[in-house]
Amino acid sequence: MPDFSDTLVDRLAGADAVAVLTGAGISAESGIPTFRDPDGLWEKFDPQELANVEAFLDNPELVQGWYRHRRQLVEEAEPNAGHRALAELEAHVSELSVITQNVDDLHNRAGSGTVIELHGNITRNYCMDCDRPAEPETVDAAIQDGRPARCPECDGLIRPDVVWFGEMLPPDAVERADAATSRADVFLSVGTSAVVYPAAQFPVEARAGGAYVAEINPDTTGITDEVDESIRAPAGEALPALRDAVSARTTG
Ligand code: BJW
Ligand code: ZN
Repeated sequence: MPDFSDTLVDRLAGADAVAVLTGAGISAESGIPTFRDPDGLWEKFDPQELANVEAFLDNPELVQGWYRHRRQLVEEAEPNAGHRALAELEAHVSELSVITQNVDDLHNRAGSGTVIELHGNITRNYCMDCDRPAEPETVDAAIQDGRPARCPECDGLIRPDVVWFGEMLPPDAVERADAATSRADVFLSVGTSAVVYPAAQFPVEARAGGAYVAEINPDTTGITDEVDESIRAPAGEALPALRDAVSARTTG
């Protein structure tokens, strides 16, 4: 049984608004590798080599192929008990916003009502030159033929709809995440190393605004010293237990 405080359960049960920042760790139990853990995605590929626009322009086929591989992994994956528990927690609090760094679509597929995607969504692609959306099949066919995927309309390179280092986050997502953070009475940071900005600033800002902040992560993170409570357990165990505890408090 994961260890969390009565204070956290009380604060969640009484909250007007809850915000949850999620990272790759919440999808680890769906079989999707994290970025920075041993065996994470970047153990095999250098992040600076693949997740920035210069690298993409240097070797579009390599980067398109890596994202295609990851898109297929994500499409075959299923939301896990952690994603589902977060979606179910909505029934027990007035407002719950999921602010995710993940590009894997699993919160949407688990049924969460408000999902703010800070770093895009790997299931979508678009043309770098004309911005038109591109079908995944266009990418698949090109990679199979051993050539970079290009836009059928203007011949521009097709890229995944994700946010690379040095790129701006979608302004509407940042605005919504800011608003959800300022409203939150309780803020959970789940399955993120909390080292990538601006995402890592949201829990810290929430606490500065008076929210009770808890992290759920088997390991320490970049914000461990700045949270009220650390739950050292996998998300797939801690979130269902937390949902059950809040449900018991609110229904009976
Ligand atoms: C479990 C678990 C289980 C395992 N249960 N937990 C301020 C200060 C310093 C630098 C900057 C700054 N502001 C901006 C920057 C630069 C940069 C940045 O943050 N750099 C830092 C690395 C220092 N940020 C940016 O460039 C951002 N853009 C920006 O700020 O624009 C304005 C600007 C423009 C130009 C100049 C300056 C500013 C963009 C960031 C984009 C990040 N993109 C990526 C790739 C997305 C596409 C893709 O998927 O390929 O997003 S990087 C990668 O890291 C990915 C993730 O979303 C992100 C966060 O990683 P996450 O989710 O935390 O994963 P991990 O692997 O790190 O951690 C997993 C955790 O799970 C671990 O803690 C485990 O313990 C845990 N875990 N099993 C629970 N079962
Ligand atoms: Zn185009």
